[in-house]
Amino acid sequence: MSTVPQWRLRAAFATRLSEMYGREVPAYTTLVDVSREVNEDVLGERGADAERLGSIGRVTAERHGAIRVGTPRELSQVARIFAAVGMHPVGFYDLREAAASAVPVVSTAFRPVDGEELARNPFRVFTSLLTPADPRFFDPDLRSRLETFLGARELFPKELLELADRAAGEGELPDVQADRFLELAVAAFELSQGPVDRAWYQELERVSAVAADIGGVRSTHINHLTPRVLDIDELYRRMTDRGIEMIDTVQGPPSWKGPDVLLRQTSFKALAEPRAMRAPDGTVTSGALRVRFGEVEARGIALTPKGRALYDDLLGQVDRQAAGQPPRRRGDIARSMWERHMPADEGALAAQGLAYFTYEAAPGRPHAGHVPSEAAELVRGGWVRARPIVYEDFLPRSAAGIFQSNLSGEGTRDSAQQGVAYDAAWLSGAIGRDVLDPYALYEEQQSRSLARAARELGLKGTIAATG
Ligand code: OOG
Ligand code: NI
Repeated sequence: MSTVPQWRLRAAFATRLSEMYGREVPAYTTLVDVSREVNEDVLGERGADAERLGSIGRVTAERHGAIRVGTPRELSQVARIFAAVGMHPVGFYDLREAAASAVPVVSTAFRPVDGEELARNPFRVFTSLLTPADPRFFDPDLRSRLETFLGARELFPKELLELADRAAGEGELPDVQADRFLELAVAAFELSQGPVDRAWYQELERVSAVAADIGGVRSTHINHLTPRVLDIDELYRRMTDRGIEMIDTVQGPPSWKGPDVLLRQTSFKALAEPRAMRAPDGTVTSGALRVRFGEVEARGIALTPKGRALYDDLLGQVDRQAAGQPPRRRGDIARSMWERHMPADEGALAAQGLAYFTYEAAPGRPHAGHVPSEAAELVRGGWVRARPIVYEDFLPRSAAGIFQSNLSGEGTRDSAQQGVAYDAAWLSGAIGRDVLDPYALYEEQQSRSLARAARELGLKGTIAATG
């Protein structure tokens, strides 16, 4: 009897979800096809350089999904399913604050954390938890009915959770159980055909379309699945040429000639999907809901806290300059801002301590002379080689932008009320496992590589990264 290790379960889970979502949302398949074409073209033009932030094999298979759940209990069950395939909660995102319209959720991303695991298959799922206790969105009566509704539903069958715990505990599953696990896990994220209680859904929708999508139905579903592309501007053009209506902009850093950092994302608008609706008198009719969309992303280099502060600051300046201008202008404003303030090459990003890299002894390194002890100087002198660490996480503002650009209404928010404060520690408690700090993970990867490089060079001390 053979067994399936966690990373293979993860890869198969991503593939099967992708097949399922492609059947449900055919425009997603178009997005995947166009992404593949763009990636092949970029690889043809730029050669090995195109693979600097990930092998073409990894990039082609790479997806992130997004799901939304209603209660800490549901979130902790999701965490068990993801743990089975080697995905752990990383990062805390408060979209209540990042969005202008009503997005009453806090989120984390489940993903592999180890470099080797990421290289094998980097599947990640952005996972949002509804916040019914936040009085800015829900009054006490609605909160209580919402919590009762959520408390009465079961998103995941017991058999699935038991198989998940076994996979997490043993690090693998026998073939037959692996197949069953995957079947149940994928089914749990399919769009339900069951009728939606129209009055309840609409009541929540008046508060927030996201609240209705989460708490207005008895099951959960994949909200979108996002392929990774090597040239997102080219993808945007090709999708538009095919007549697919994209949102106004690409979220995140602008397109420019310097290094790609963090994450750039864009999407096509949510499509109307047929859903059965139950009227208050019990009759079921066919209706339509517009909640699921297609998104695509390009990933860049992970920034240090200092680099991220620069990024956030520049974005704020772009906002101020772009206010009152047509949306098209924003890209140019951002580009000139970047040209003035962002280092124009990887070497400068590293030397200023703005981004994370891994370091290794260079093959043709000099043999004589004084060997410096600082990473940037070692690179400059040809002793070590630096490779950028790719950003594996998300951006709250872009996430809010993606949520928002696809909501039909603004929803409502009572800003006179005091919001409930949540943070990573609270979310860890809700999930029942630690929400990891993304910076700590990048930092650790970088310092491990520096220690290895120091050994390779025969240095007595350590190599200092620039901070
Ligand atoms: C999640 C939106 C965030 C991203 O890529 O930033 C997201 C959602 O719509 O549930 O997926
Ligand atoms: Ni997304």
